[in-house]
Amino acid sequence: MVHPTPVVTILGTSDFISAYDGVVYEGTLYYHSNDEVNNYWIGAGGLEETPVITDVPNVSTNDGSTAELYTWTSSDGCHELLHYKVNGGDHDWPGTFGNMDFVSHDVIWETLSQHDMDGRIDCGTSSTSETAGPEEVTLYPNPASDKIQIVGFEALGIEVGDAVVVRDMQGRLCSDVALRGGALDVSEWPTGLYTLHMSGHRPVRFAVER
Ligand SMILES: [Ca+2]
Repeated sequence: MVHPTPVVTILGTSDFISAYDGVVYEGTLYYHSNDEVNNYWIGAGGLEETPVITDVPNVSTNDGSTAELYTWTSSDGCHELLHYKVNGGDHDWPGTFGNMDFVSHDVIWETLSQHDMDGRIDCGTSSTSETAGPEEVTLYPNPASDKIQIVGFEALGIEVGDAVVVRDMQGRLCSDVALRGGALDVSEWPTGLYTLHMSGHRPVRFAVER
């Protein structure tokens, strides 16, 4: 039996070694395609088949590439697969060389450090997850530059004015975050990807662009 495992995959669409669509040479498989790799982990983790796709803010406009974040999550929110698709990216380590819109080792740590052997550390017990039900929280606009509306939080027992937990891409806590009028004021926040954590709900990622 394959144990559900948190995984972050990062691959450029112009990688000349580990090609995005895989490498087969004279009948020998050298590299699985990106889709094959991700589909393996979707199956292993029991994840839902449709990902949430978020544009990574294009903070470096002269690196020749942009990035998108694909997130697959299990229905209880306890397991996930993240895939950073680097459009135009080569055989690089984003954040060190190649794409500079995100930092590979930061997003890997931000994700994996929030898991233990049982999945997400902040994930409730199975009974809590059942109680939480299928309510979905949605954020808009995403990306945001001024205020980002959070729709559906009331179903989680969260009230206007409550403090909520937001982490940046490095996993750092953003201070003084509260729902004011059902929205987060992000007008002073730097460009980047953020994760909103709410009890009883899977983490929701959003982008801020200045
Ligand atoms: Ca870029």
